[in-house]
Amino acid sequence: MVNFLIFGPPGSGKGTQSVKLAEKFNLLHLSTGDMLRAEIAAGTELGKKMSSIMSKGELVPDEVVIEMIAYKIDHSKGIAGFLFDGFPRTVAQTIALEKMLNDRKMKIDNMLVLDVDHDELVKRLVARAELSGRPDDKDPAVIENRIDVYKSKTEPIIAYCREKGIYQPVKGMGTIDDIFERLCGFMEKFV
Ligand code: B4P
Repeated sequence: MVNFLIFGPPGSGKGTQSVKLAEKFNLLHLSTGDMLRAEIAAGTELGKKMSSIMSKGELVPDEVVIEMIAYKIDHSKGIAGFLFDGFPRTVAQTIALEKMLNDRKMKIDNMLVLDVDHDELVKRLVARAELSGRPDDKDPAVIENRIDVYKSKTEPIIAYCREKGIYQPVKGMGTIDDIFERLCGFMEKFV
């Protein structure tokens, strides 16, 4: 099994690229954002509780997403590995993921970090709001808060992973296909 993190600020293209990468490398794409939105769409108790947190652009509690990911890891078969998208988002989530994988004789093999200019992030999310109707894309103040939350709570993971030798910066500007080719170039070294 080979396991990757795809990492970057909101709007950096994590979800977009993950779908293509998972298909190419036979990885299971695990997006905590998608899992949480599915809970909201299904009207579950958890979804109702998480919805107001997400619409403000804040992070949901660590234990909620850790539990979701642990369940998926233990109920997946026939894949070459996992592609974690939007998880981990805090150092505590990173430590929990490492433990989950280590306990199952796996590890994080590499972390691919998409680097995108601030103005481009905002432009992409505003454009997506038109199509997705996502409440967290609609309000520019919420978009700015998501970027601030990324800088304060999520970005410290980079230093943590770099220490462990699992950090690969990737230019995230340009066309979706160009960025995909760049990511494939780095992932092919591991699969
Ligand atoms: P996510 O679903 O992870 O949302 P995101 O950061 O906006 O990224 P996403 O992957 O969807 O978008 P992408 O950049 O691909 O999280 C949503 C919320 O859920 C969080 O704010 C938080 O509240 C909660 N949450 C999720 N995981 C959590 C966790 N682990 N812990 C705590 N809370 C958690 O794409 C953006 C747009 O750009 C798209 O429209 C795309 O088409 C476009 N785009 C992509 N690449 C492009 C390119 N190269 N050129 C032009 N447009 C491009």
